[in-house]
Amino acid sequence: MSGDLKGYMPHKDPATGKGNHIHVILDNQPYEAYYELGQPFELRNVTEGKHTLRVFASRPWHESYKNDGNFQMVEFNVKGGGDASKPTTTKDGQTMASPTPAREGKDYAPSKAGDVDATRPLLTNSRPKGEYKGEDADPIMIDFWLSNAKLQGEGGQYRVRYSIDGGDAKFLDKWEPIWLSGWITGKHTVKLELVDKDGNAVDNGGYNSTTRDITVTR
Ligand SMILES: [Cu+2]
Repeated sequence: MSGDLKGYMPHKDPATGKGNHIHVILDNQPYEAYYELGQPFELRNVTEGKHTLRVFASRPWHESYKNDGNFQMVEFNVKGGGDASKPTTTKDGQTMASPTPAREGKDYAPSKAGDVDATRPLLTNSRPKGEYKGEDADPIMIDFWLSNAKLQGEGGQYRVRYSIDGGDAKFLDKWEPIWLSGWITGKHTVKLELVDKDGNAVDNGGYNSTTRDITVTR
C-alpha cells in the first residue's frame, strides 16, 4: 500500500504520543523515530569507520509509505569516532547502536556499515522492534522497505522469508505489511530475509537478513 505524501508532516501529538515520523536506521540496527524536522536529528558517539543511514517516512502506526522516492541511504565515514563500549544514541538518549562488547551476556558486533551496494536488491527491516504492551501487542505488524527488487506476487523473482522464534519459514510475496496475532507474553525473535525464487539468501552487505528481539507484555 502506498499513500499520498503530499503535505506529509512529521509531528508527535503530545496528547497521544503518536504522529507521522521518519524511521532513521544507522547501519543495520533497529530504527529510531524522528518526529520534529524543525529540530536536528543528532547521532552521538558514532564509532570510527564506515556507516550508513537509511530513512523513510512512516505513519503514526509505524507502517512505512512505499511511494517511489520515499527512501534514501547515505554512506559516511567517521574518523577517530566515539567509544565503542558505549552505545550510539540520539541526543535524547535513544539507542541507535548497542555498545560492544558484551552487555547482558550478549555479544554485539560493532555497528559498521556492511559492504552494501545501493543499486542491488536491498531489504530494510523496519518493524517490529522493541516492546509491545497491551493492545499494541495484538496484532504486531511486520513491515519492511524493499529497494531494487520485486516480489513474486508482483511479477518479480524475490520473496521475503520470515520466521518467528526460530519456527517454520513463511513467505511474503507482496510488498505490504502483515499483522500477526496470538503473541504470548515474553521475548520473541523475528527474522526477516530476502531470498530468490529458489529460496537462496540474497546478500547485500549483510543487510538483507536481520533478526529483531521484541518483548511482549500485557
Ligand atoms: Cu515508527
